[in-house]
Amino acid sequence: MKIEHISLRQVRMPMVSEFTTSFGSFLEKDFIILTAYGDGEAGYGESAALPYPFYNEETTETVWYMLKEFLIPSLFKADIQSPDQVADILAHVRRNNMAKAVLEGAIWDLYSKQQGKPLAELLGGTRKEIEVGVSIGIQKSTPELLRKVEQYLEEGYKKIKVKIKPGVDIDAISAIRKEFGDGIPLMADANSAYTLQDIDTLRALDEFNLLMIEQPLEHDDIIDHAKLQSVLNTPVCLDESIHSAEDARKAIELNSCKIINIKIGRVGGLTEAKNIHDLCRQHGIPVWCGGMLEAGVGRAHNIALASMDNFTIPGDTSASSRYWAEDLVEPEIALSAPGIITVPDHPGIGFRLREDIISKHLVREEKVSMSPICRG
Ligand code: OSB
Ligand code: MG
Repeated sequence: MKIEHISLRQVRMPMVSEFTTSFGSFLEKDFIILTAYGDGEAGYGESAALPYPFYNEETTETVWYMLKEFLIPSLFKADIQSPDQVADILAHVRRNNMAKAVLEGAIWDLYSKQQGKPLAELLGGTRKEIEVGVSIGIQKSTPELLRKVEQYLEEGYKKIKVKIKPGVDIDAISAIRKEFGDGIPLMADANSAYTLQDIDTLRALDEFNLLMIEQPLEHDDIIDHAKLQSVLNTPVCLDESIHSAEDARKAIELNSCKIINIKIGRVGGLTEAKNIHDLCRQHGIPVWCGGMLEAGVGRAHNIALASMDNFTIPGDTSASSRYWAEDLVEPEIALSAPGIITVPDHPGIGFRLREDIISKHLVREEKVSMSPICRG
């Protein structure tokens, strides 16, 4: 397939409200938008990395650097026929999964556009609509938390996920159950804030009939999670600990979790995300699509992925307006019915880039062309 040149742009957008997790707060987000051009088409990828290495080891800067110095040059050197090959071509670079995923995502989009087919279809997605939930950050007070839950339930979101950390857990969850009852689809995400020493608190959460508890223990652990799952009724869902299909295989073998959250960036791209999806389906492990506070390009990729059939649990891909006053794509990503997003049927990711919004929030820009060394 033809890839003529690639551009990198960094944009920074303010968030409509602060988002707080157990590892930090966000008031704005930086995105690297990678555009791959070929045969008159443009394919887009968006970096999931945060500005600080507190969720995983990558940052906006490391993603830019890895793309420019290693990943884009490797791709230019290779002669690829289809996006399936990109992950293998980049595999000699250790980790840096979010950097790899930006490039691979743009190539998937470009290829789908060159084929005139929706990305979802090329990935093997069958759903025409996906069910979505919302992730609620740690709030300053319980009344504020309850107000947010109420607002998102009114908007029809199919899953309410709340961030927890030691000290902001049992009371918060208990208050939500008391106010909205046992029927609402509720889960908690700890972002690795607990250890096995907190087992009493984690077991106390069993009382609240949560859909799952996401990544309660260390970011790279699957052993302690297995110990925890063996004494917990609540399903454990892994996020941070799963970087590949191999990680997923080991976690399933050890019974470290009953559910897996798939994030395209965390696992190094759509091909590996698909591999994890397929492996989980074989083992009867349901998956859902996680989020990294994406703008429109990242959301569009998530929607395409979540159209695959083992994404049976509503994901974190909420509407653009949940985080952004105006998004980088048109049409904006919106709910087509309460808690539902329609999978687009246009070629590629199915959303156009808004160059005016990109220009307005542009931080820097660089064109990466094929260097003489790469051509040789
Ligand atoms: O753990 O899922 C997470 C945001 C940033 C980093 C990690 C996580 C999150 C979220 C938000 O929960 C999901 C979203 O709405 O994009
Ligand atoms: Mg998470």
